[in-house]
Amino acid sequence: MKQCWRWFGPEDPIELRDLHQVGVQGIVTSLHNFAPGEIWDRQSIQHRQSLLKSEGYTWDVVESLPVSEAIKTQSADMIAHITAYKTSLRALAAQGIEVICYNFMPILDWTRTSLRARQSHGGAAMMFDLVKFAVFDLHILERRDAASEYSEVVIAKAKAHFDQMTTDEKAMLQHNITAGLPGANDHWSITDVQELLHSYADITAERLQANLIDFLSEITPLAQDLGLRLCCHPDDPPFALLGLPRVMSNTNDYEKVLSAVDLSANGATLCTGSLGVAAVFDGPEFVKQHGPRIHFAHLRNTKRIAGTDPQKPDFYEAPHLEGDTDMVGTVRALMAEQSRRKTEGRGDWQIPMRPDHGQELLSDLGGHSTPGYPLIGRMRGLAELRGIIAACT
Ligand code: DNO
Repeated sequence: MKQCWRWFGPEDPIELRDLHQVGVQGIVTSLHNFAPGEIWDRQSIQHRQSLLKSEGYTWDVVESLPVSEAIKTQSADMIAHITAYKTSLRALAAQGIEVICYNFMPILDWTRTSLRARQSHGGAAMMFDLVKFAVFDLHILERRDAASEYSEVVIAKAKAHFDQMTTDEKAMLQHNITAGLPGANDHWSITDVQELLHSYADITAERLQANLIDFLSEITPLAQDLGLRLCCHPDDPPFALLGLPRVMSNTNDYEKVLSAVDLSANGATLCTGSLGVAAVFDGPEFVKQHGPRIHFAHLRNTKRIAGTDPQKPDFYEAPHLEGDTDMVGTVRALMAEQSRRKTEGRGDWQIPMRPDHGQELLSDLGGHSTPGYPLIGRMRGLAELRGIIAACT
């Protein structure tokens, strides 16, 4: 596997040149200055590539080329945004970049309620806590009908929790959920979220899935012709939030969407951290089922903790080898998939991976690292994953 690293561009506090010491082989990045729906021009892509090249790296994966809300809801700007998406794909292909990650989560991208929860070893980890999420939904966003989606226990706990929160804690919770975690497509205010929720009023899970398939039917033939590999990132966490449907949460969802547009350019990002929150997730089995179409891997682990709803478990981001996901088995399966591709003579046999997220450890601590993307924590993750890769080679 190609051992990649997510770098957020010149704004990233981590210097590219330091990544050679971490053992990084390739870069995952995006042009975060373009809003979803805008065209990525060739010159801007080239500029990012030359930055990477000056430090001895290549741009291996685009994460993400964001899909706008207009495309997800099929509203007014959809056609213009799809046209822009296609133009960006052409520009990326012309610059020799082949792997394009995106997601189809309504409004919120990845979502956590705490960004720096202290761990017993002294470091910090990100967490999702359903009661805290309900505090946001019921008492900060004050979404209509929200109460019908939580159990009485969650509602009571959320009320008790909200009543003892300080103003700063409330602002922090709101910020964590709506301001967009690093790499998220969008950054919203509470009013934005309230307005956007209206645009999803008639969008059921079936409809959202159909919209995803329509989008892919539009762009995948072009991607295939251009030699690109699109890879849809799963929902994180893999369950509905704010009453909005989420349609890429498990292996069956991938089965439906990959087979609906049955071209190799329509592929998956296997994110063990997102999918692995669900108790039914089986990493090696996912690779067995979708292996030929996995174009990118995010290797991360989560640990479920006793929560209030087994369908929407609380979890924290565990060290890469210590959570609920069978990381060794999953990496072994990915390595086997690579060998299978080699035998088939596939040019894209090597699967780019990145150590996804990391706990904040040692000099990461102190509030200066990018949430989820600290240097030492990810270096530890990559080192552990590299060990598995070496042992499986
Ligand atoms: C979180 C990331 C996500 C991911 C997008 C892909 O750390 O994995 O933000 O980049 O969902 O489109």
